Amino acid sequence: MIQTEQNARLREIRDKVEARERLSMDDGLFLYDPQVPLQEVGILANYVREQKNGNVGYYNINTHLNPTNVCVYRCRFCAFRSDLRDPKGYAMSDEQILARGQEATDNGCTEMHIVGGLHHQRPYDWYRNLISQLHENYPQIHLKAWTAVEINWFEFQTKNSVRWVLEDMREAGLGSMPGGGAEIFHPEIRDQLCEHKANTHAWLDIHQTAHEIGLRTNCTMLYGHLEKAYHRIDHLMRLRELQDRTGGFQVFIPLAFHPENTKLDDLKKPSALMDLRTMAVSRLMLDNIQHIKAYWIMLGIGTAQTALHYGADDIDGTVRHELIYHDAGATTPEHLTVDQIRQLIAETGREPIERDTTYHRVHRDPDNFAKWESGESVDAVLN
Ligand code: V47
Repeated sequence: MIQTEQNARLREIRDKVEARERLSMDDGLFLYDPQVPLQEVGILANYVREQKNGNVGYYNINTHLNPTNVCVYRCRFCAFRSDLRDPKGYAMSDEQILARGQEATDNGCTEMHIVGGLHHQRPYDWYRNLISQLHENYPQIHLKAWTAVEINWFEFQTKNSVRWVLEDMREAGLGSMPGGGAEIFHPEIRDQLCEHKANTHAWLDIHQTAHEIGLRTNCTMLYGHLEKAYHRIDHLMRLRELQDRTGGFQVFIPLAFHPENTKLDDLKKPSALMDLRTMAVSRLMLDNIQHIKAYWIMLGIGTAQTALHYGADDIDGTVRHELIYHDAGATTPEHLTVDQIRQLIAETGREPIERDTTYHRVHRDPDNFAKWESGESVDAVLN
């Protein structure tokens, strides 16, 4: 594309962004063109980010729980899964699970992020009891649990509807759902990555049903493997379309593929430039999703910090016991202290603010860090 043509097109997109007009598939593809300077895309995304979320960088204090890695599926991008008889295979006991709840409470965590494999020898009640035990013993901790892929498996196990499963899990203590399992919706790619697991229709339908019954959910996109820009924009537009109907997504998290120990280990991990462009294009395309998360575990700390100026307003949490990315070769630390996460946000010129899972401000007792309560919605201020 010649320079004048490129400048005219960028101006056109800038005008649309400033007028809060929605970007099209063609706009998205243009912004993904490597010839379009990344910093120009970043400036536009940063404008939207500051309009929506001011100068704040959100984080939370959280922990992960992956109760089993035994999984009936063999997704080509996954380094975490295991066969039952593989020495690596595990399923946690009730005592181990409850010990994690205690540890989370002692550390002042507001959230447990719970996802795992689909273990063919564990009935639905094992998954349900895990939620109810944690909730009964540690009621203040928000349980952000089960991707749509797990909910789809529970539907299969119980022969009940999606709505039944979600309501039953909510009764047990489920607070919201994480955004995993979305991968890439376009069947040209999804069928090559994970042909057997919940398809695009099922993933979207489960999130729609969750929103209809009042559960908030997150959404993701796994990029940097077999897909092209077209598949990424298609994915973002499908999320945007569902959000128009329900408004139930709180945050979008672009997830960079880590190839180590996967069936796609001949691929190279996406570059920081690709990470930042994806962050920025996501912010620009997803005009109806309030927050964009730069998941530091997956991006690395430097890129996550830079992403706070390329569309992201959230950096995820202090995290403990993360396995999915570390099994796939992530070299980031396994945990950040509260001081470290606040410092890395502050270094970018953003104001670090602690939020809970559903984006309310967290107020802590100054004399006892582990004592806290949720306050006002962080979104009420700017919108
Ligand atoms: O669904 C699996 C991805 C997801 C690999 O909702 C991989 O707040 C890269 O969804 N390389 C799980 N990605 C993680 C996830 C998530 C993370 C942080 C916050 C939230 C949230 C959700 O991780 C999977 C898959 O898309 N994944 N293996 C891999 N080798």
